[in-house]
This record gives sequence, structure tokens and C-alpha cells, in this order.
Amino acid sequence: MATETTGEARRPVILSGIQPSGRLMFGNYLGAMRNWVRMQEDHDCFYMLVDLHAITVWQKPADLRRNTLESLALYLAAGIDPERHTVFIQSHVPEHSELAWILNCIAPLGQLQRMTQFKDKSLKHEKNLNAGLLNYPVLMAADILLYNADKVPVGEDQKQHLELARDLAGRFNHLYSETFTLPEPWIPPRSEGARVMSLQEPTAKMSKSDTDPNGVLFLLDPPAEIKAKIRRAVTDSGDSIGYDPEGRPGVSNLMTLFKAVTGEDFASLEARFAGKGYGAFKEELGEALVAYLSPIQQRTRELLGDKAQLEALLKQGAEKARWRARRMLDKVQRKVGFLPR
Ligand code: ATP
Ligand code: LTN
Repeated sequence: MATETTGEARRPVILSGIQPSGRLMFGNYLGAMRNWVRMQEDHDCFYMLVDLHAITVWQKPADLRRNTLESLALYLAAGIDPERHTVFIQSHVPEHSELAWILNCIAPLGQLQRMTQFKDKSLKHEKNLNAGLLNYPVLMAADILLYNADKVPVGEDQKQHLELARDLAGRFNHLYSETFTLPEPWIPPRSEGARVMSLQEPTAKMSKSDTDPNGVLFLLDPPAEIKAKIRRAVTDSGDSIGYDPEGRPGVSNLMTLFKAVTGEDFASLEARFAGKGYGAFKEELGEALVAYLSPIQQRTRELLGDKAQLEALLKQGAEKARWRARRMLDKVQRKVGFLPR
């Protein structure tokens, strides 16, 4: 693990980000945000909104602006502390794009073309098959390596991108000299939300940009909507409650949500709802989700009421991040052979 020369013991660095490509949903929360909050105790954390990544898919400018600010408010409402840690918008720190360019020049094209997300998104966005979609994971590697992050808390879908970040770090260290820390992914267990599934199509992951909003539980959905979405959620044939993600993905997904918001384990849920059918289970789950999300929603609304304060926080976050990022980028540029400015 790299050490800083400040004299203080270095706390491990955590870094992660979410795309403001839509409104944040429960998969983002369980796969990422909730763990970010927990990791703040004993780590030095960098949490971003990755707007440069978001525009690899067409974003209406007004939506991008709204989603970025709303997501920032949700980060804070969920418990992220911008005073003790660093919260910022990716495009406010131009060093990310600068390092991404250098890493692009050592990234094997074949490996980028084999990325699952690239293949999926190219099929989905055939009419906007841009180079950003291919280079997406290189920019993500730049995000991580700029801060020498030790651990990157993400959902399961990001595992392959983390492997690329490690490969690029290793390749740069080998070509030039020891520079970057090799980052480790930190992925929660499946039963705790590493891969929350769509409520309408439980074999596909829940995704904030899904074209069917019924499949997605948005963090800011009004209570009546949350309950209705859970009532309409696709379950499996049969009517018993049992955890089996392969065989019964629908009910297992709902059980994961239940456990996440109440802490009740699967055995207890199975016993308590035995013989009661899906109806009673879904009603209780809807109530539990509303109870869990209401305080977060309330706090988000309050924060969004003071835009000037959010903007001031962002300014402060960008300054903290830039200071760290600049030092690393200077070192990298020197090693590559660029003349100092
Ligand atoms: P998009 O739909 O625009 O591709 P997304 O909703 O899939 O976005 P991202 O912004 O790509 O979300 O991901 C942000 C974080 O949320 C990542 O750590 C990712 O692994 C996690 N995440 C996304 N979807 C899920 C999910 N269904 N279950 C668990 N974690 C998820
Ligand atoms: N690709 C990530 C978002 C992301 C990210 C990062 C996550 C961009 N840069 C750096 C962790 C660390 C996603 O979740 N889709």
C-alpha cells in the first residue's frame, strides 16, 4: 500500500462514483451508496458523480443538470459526510480526462472491445455508437488511479472494469516505474444487494435508465408509487417465500430488499410468511421500504431547497479533489516524458 509523506498514518483510500444518467434507484443504494456511508469511519473517501461517464449515452442537458444536483442531495441525505471526506463532480476535476488520455494510449483495444458493458450498451444504443462507450472503462481507471484508491465499493456489474483498472495500473508501473496502487473491488454479497434485479424482469439487473419505470424502485418515488411497484412486482409460480436466486429470482429479489431495510433474515421471513402467500409479504415489504426511505426523501428535499449551499459544497469538494489529483498527474506526466510547464 502506498504511503503519504504527511507524517500521519495513512488511512486506506476508498473511491467510487455513480452516473447521473437518471434518477438514483435502490440498486445504486444497496450496491454502492449504503456501503460508502459505512466505510467512512475508517477510510479516506472520495465519492463522485461521474457526469463524463453519463454522456457516453445521450443525456438531455436539463435532465443531466437536474439529475446531478438531485443525486448529490441524495448522497448527503443518505449519510455521506462532505466535511470529513471528498464529494465532487467528475467534470469539475479536469485531471480525470487528462489521465484517461494517457491510459488510453496503453489500453489494449481488444480488451476494451470484450467488455460486457460495452457489448451490452453498443447493442442498446446502436444509433449512438460513440468512442466514449468504448473508452468508458479507461476513464473509470483514471478516476481510481488518480487518488491511489485501495478499495472501490461497487455492485457486481463493475467487477470487469476493476480488473481493467488493475491491468492498466500494472502495465503503467511496468512500462515506466512503480506509480499506481492496484485497486481492489469491494462488492457486497448477493444476499445484501450486489445485484438488485428489475421488479418486472427479475433475470435482468435493475437499472436507473430502464425504459420501463415499473421495474425500477427510484429512491425518490412517492410512498404510494413504491407500494404499487412492489404489489405489481413479478414473482414466480408458487406462493411460498423462499430464497433461491437462481430458481426463483423474483421472490429472492424481494426478500433481499426486505432484509436490506428491516434486517430480518431469510429464515425468519420464510417462517413468518409460510402459508400466507405473496400478497401479505408484498404489503409488508412496501410499508418497510416507505418507512426506510421517507427520512432520506425528506432530507433530500430540504437539501434541494438550498441550491447555493449545495453549489458551495461542490466547489469545496472540487478543490480538495484537484489538489490530490494534480499531484498525481504531475508525477505521471513527468514519467511519461512530458516537459514540465
Ligand atoms: P445506467 O442505467 O445509466 O447504466 P445504473 O443504474 O446501472 O446506470 P451506474 O451509475 O452504472 O448505475 O452504477 C452506479 C453504482 O450502482 C455502481 O457501483 C453499480 O455497480 C451499482 N449498481 C447499479 N445497478 C445495480 C444493481 N441493480 N444492483 C446493485 N448495484 C447496482
Ligand atoms: N462505471 C461505474 C461508475 C464509475 C465508477 C468510477 C465506479 C465511474 N468511475 C470509479 C467506481 C470508481 C458504474 O457504476 N457504472
